Amino acid sequence: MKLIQLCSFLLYGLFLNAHTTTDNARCEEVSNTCAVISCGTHSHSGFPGRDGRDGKEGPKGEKGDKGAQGSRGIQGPPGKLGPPGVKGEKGSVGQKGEQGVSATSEVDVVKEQLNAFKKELETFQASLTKYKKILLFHGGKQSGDKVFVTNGLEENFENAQKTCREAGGALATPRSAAENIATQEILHTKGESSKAFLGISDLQVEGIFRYITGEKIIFTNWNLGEPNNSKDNEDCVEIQDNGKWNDIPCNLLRLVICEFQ
Ligand code: FUC
Ligand code: CA
Repeated sequence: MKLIQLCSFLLYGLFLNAHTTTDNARCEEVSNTCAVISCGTHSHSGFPGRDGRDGKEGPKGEKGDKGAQGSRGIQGPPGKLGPPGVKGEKGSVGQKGEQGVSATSEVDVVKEQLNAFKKELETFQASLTKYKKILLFHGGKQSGDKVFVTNGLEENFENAQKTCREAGGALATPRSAAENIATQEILHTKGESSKAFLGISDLQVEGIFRYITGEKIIFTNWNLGEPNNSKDNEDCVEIQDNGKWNDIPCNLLRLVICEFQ
């Protein structure tokens, strides 16, 4: 029998025996607590009646304590994509990449520079050709890459040498028959008896003629019997209108012919 049914039964018993029982207080206690005890005493009542009908269902009991945690269920399906995470810390610097291709390649730049340089060179060459023409028009003579020219003045050896050096050239020093002829041709423009100093002397070592640069002579065109060091005072060299050479005193005045190369 359920507890609620038992209580109902006991209350029913109390109602029937209230006037004969001497233990009412106890029965009141029972009605208050519905404890499982019997009311009254057997000495004042008959045989217990039959069980009454089941009472009505009582009110819903209080919510029980939370049960123990159940076992882990099976894994559910993947959830939806979460919101973006917090920005991470800045990473370390990566390796240097390969050099990219510039919009205008270096080759193109160099080509442009080369073309500009070519134009400048053409302009320069045209200018050079023009001044060479002017020089030759004024009596200059060309042999190979060397040009001989005179200022028309007569000076002693030392001053003639200085004049040519200061002009950016050197005293005429023919190193071949062709150059000797070119020098001779300049003399012809100044008259048949014209003579000029050459860049040759034996001032360093008597009897040994050398170029004024100190180099050994590789070409000579001495007149017959020269160099004779006449009067023991001829350390410089002149070229005569026939192209021949003669040693003479260095203090004599001769035409200044310079060479430029
Ligand atoms: C010859 C030359 C001398 C000088 C004299 C007049 O003796 O060798 O250098 O020119 O002639
Ligand atoms: Ca002589």
